Amino acid sequence: MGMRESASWLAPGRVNLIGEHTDYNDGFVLPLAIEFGCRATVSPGPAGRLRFVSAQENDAVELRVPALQPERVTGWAAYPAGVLWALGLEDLPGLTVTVDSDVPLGAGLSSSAALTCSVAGAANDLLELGLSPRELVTVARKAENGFVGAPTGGMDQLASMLGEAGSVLFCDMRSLDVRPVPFDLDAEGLALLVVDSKAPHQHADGEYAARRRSCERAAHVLGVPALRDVTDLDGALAKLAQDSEGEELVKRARHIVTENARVTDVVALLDAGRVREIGPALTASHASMRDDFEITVPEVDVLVEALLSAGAYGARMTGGGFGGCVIALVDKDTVDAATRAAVAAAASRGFAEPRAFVTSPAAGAHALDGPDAG
Ligand code: GAF
Repeated sequence: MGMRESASWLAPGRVNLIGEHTDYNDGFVLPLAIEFGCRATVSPGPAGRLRFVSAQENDAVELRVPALQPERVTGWAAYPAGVLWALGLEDLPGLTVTVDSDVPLGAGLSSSAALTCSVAGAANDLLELGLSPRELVTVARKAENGFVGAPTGGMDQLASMLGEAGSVLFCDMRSLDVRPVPFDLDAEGLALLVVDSKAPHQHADGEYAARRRSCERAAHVLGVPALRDVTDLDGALAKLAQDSEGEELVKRARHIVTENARVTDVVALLDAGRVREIGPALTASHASMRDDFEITVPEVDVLVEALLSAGAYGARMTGGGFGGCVIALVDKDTVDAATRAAVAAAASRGFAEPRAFVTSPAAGAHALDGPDAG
């Protein structure tokens, strides 16, 4: 194994345009990398020791290489530690990992994928492992699933690693095929407004795992490998209704099957250059998350209503749910009015003051220490 003096990578967070909770159902997603990201530097450290330092945390975390075991490390350092574990090296040298992220935490913008992907890229370069970007996606996902213990799908790592400036990434989460779909809102006089509800995430981990279990059970009852494979929705829902958990399974499955269809509808509209027309699908996605998948909270529902009332073409919560951000497709010249409407609506309900920003597809993860480092 070769070793350089240090290696640095930048990996972005993501916004998901549409396709929520479909990733672990072998379905479709349409995320974009955003301009907020995590910078990671990995360098050689004292033999047998791993040291994790974050610009956002007061204390460094240190451990010995043999202690690099799933669930032995907790808190933020579990993510970078998980990446080193997921590399599966028998002779891991002592390393220091330093990270600095501006991805808002707990906002559903994948600060964790930005962290794992940046560390994976930097470690791959430092140790000269020669892993491809797709292999780094697998490493980052394994860190989260196998080390941190978060049963997430693979969308966030794909978006962070393979995102492209100017495009959303149409991902088939079964084959892991990805296709960039041009998404130049500026040219259309449009903007993608992101509004962080600042709602505290409550029970998000347990609820995420519960949704995943329901989907698996629904697929089992239907005798299909995954809900992606449902072709006759009405027939499937009638069958699920007979189950002892019928009411819940019907709702969960209906969200997944209709959400997959919405993703492919949105891709077809974008391919045809009919960008404004994706609005209703975004709003329908929100209604489905609210009523069928039951992952929204009043703080985000209020924002969606306010943004639609302010003239947005469509609006929806983005990410895993139970708080986090709402996105809205708006005319560029209405961004300020839409933001004011969202802030006023939150205030009228006594909710935290939301924070809004406009985003557009940014580049995916990349090295910072090459000749073109920026
Ligand atoms: C979280 C998960 F990490 C993703 O895998 C995905 O399931 C998403 O929630 C919901 O679409 O971000």
